[in-house]
Amino acid sequence: MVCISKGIEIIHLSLYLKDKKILIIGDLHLGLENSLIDQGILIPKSQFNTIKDNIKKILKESEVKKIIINGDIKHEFSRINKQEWNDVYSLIEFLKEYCDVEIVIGNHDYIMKQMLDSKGYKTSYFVIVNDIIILHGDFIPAEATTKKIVIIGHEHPSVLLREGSKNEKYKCFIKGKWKDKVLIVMPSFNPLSEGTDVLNEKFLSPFLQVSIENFEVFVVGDKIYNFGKIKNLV
Ligand SMILES: [Mn+2]
Repeated sequence: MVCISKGIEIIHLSLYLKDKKILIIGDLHLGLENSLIDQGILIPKSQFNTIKDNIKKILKESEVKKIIINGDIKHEFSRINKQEWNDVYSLIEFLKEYCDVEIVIGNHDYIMKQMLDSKGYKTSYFVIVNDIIILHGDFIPAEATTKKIVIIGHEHPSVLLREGSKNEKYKCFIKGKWKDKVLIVMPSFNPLSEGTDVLNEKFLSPFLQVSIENFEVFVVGDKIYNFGKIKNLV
């Protein structure tokens, strides 16, 4: 467990708000494997169980009262297939056996919001916990400027590391400044999503249209590694 900001810990690919016992996981992109299979990429259909097992491990390690899914619970933008809805539904029902669940709507979720609401699930475009605002990051609501800490997903940050002749992408958290706030960007919780290399690729989020050279990188490997500032990695 590594502290990324006061009272906020990194556990595996999630964030834990210690005081309130809230766990935040981002960018599940359920259905991603189906979309890869549709594209002809051969992968085993194990994504759902892997995600569930990884969450179970975290829930065993820490006391969690509420889980916030920070956007993009599903992958496909334009349609909802049955498999995807089954996965979303059974994941939420699984989580609800352990704790409260709140779903932040990401840009991939707009068409599913109504279905989630009709099941009685709690959905919103941002969640505020004391001086923290948790949101997906595809747009900036006015409320984001009123809190000290902003936690977003959406970008799936990762970093490409070279070890000898081998290149490997590792998911990471990045932390820096947006206006006078602390901005934390979470990685995707989906094992199949490799992510955007923070050293070489352009970001989409309006929160990240700034220089990120002074952002700190926390790499998720067998444990969490603080790699220091991005400018020192290039
Ligand atoms: Mn997104």
